[in-house]
Amino acid sequence: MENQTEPSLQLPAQLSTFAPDVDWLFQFIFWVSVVFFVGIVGSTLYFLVKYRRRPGVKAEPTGHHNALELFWTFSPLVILFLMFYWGWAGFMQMAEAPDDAVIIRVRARQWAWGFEQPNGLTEDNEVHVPVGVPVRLVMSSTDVLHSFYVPDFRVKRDVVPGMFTSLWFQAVERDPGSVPDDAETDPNRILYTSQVYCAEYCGAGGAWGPNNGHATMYALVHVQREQDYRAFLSTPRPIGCPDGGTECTDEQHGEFLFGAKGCGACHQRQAGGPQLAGPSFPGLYGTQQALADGSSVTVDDDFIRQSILDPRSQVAQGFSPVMPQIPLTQPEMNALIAYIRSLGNQ
Ligand code: HEC
Ligand SMILES: [Cu+2]
Repeated sequence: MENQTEPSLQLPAQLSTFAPDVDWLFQFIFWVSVVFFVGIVGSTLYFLVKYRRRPGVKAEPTGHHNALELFWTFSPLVILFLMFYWGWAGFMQMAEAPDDAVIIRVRARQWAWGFEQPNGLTEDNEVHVPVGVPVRLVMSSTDVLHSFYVPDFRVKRDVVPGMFTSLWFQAVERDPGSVPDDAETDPNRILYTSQVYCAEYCGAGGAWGPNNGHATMYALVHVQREQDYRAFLSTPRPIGCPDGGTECTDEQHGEFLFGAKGCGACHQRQAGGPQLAGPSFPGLYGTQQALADGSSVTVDDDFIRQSILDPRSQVAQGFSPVMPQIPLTQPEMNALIAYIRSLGNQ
């Protein structure tokens, strides 16, 4: 079936090879439901009027019609079997990725998505994928249930703590031919970007805002030509800076990471701002932190490093041990420590 690459009134654009089949089944179930709804409600209303109580008309017992009863028992059964069969066939197709799929690791946590490309390159809340090539996501959660959902691709799967789940898709081109086949390779060229949602149905997170609950755990899928994607993988990523540039101090890189890694959902960085789920950082550095086990420890570089590497090892008094383990590279760790240290002087 052809992909409808623009959204319709009812459904998002069909941007994966699965989408037309999924939508076909959706439309089939939708229209069967419409026909039965109109048929059942319509005939109910008709009989309601036709056999209403009237003076002088006595109700007669209805008879029995075997053929009719067999018909309305078995014809819906056939339709149900069709729905089951098509649903099952689609499910099986989506369950097993082709052997040559590009494998990307996905780590979900409160409240962000971490991605790791086959060559170890990591991305936060965005992921680059090649077009026209099967991509398999191997997903795990550091804390609670999450659910990875890309409407444009018609794929959704729960991400469950303590186990791996997996899904795959093959993105299609949105405007075929918009980039000529012989166009020069460009690691930054993106054909289009689709939205990732966390479809976990849960209100946890409290305040509304980016990366502040499942509902705002957004990420982006950047779809690239395969050769551009390969080039992207082997191009060193510039370091992130708060102003969008690529050159800044460790502290500023740390400030960028604080947002990108989703630390801000639980840690206040504004002096005098409201208390969040974890300790507030302004003025924290250098003070004594009381721990849940009754001991206390000076907040220095080592304590911060330890708190991030293994959040459960030294739990601050008065707080729940909900901080997820967030994988960081050495330079990222150092930048975050420098940033938290700099907030200590506020
Ligand atoms: C889901 C909420 C959450 C997220 C996200 C989170 N933290 Fe935490 N963090 C906590 C809580 C709660 C504590 C206090 C309990 C404990 O020590 O484990 C804490 C403790 C800490 C501490 C120790 C502070 C002290 O005074 O004991 C540091 C340092 C820290 N977090 C850094 C970070 C950094 C850096 C990030 C982002 C990479 C981050 N956290 C993301 C919830 C979170
Ligand atoms: Cu979630």
